[in-house]
Amino acid sequence: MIQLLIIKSTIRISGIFAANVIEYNLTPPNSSIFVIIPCFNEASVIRKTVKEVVEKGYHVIVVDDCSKDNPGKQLKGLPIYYLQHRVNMGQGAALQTGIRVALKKGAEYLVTFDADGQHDVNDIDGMIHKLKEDQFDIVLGSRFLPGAGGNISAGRKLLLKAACYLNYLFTGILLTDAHNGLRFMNRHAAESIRLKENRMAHATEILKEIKKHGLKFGEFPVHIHYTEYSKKKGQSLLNSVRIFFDLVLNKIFD
Ligand SMILES: Nc1nc2c(ncn2[C@@H]2O[C@H](COP(=O)(O)OP(=O)(O)OP(=O)(O)O)[C@@H](O)[C@H]2O)c(=O)[nH]1
Ligand SMILES: [Mg+2]
Repeated sequence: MIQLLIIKSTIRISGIFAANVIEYNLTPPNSSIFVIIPCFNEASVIRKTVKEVVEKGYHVIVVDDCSKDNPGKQLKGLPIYYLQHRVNMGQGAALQTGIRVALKKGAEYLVTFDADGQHDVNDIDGMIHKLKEDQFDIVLGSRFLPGAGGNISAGRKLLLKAACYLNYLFTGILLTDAHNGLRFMNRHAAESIRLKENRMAHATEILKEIKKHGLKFGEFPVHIHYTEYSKKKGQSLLNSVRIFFDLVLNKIFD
């Protein structure tokens, strides 16, 4: 495959920063589904993650959140959109950037998908089915519904359960899982959801937006693979406390 590197355009988000939009060798797949993959310092795993999604025939938008390890180098030759934040903004901001570009490119369905290799691309099929069958606007992945799989530790399970109740306090929506990066939504949901929480508190903010816009939502059991790599790199207890304070501050100044 001959690699084409085109700096297509520069987009402005909230007037504060810009992201470069680079298209690598883009032969658009025949799909209305765009998978948005936020990425921060995941160079060692990013190619494998992205390749698996590309092979399923979906459009892929990687949002490099100003990584220091040059993931773009690993992605050369893959038919994807590669966006670069010029400063590190956090996962929430990376998702908002990806959603904006996917909508501009005509996406009918949008998926959020972590870069660290924890998700199973085959779960997307089930989520499409669930969304269409139940006429949902958004389907949220859950590690705790019957049929879900993975090797989640008891400590993390406890933390996530506590986060579910905290989400309920902030949003009035009680889910079986919190902070699951795998979500499937239709265009209407993507156009409605506006993320102001740049960092990890965006997961709770999505629920607030679901409620605010009266979006029809459901959960779907998904598989999460915690590797040694992703456990080392993932969210710590300290970060959970940070997320909590982000939410409280947002509530006060909303
Ligand atoms: N930590 C972090 N991740 C980011 C950032 N920007 C984008 N990401 C991406 O967001 C995704 C989720 O990040 P993780 O730190 O694994 O968070 P998580 O999956 O909710 O937490 P774990 O269950 O502990 O893995 C990954 O694909 C990251 O590469 C950022 O500024 N910080
Ligand atoms: Mg992770």
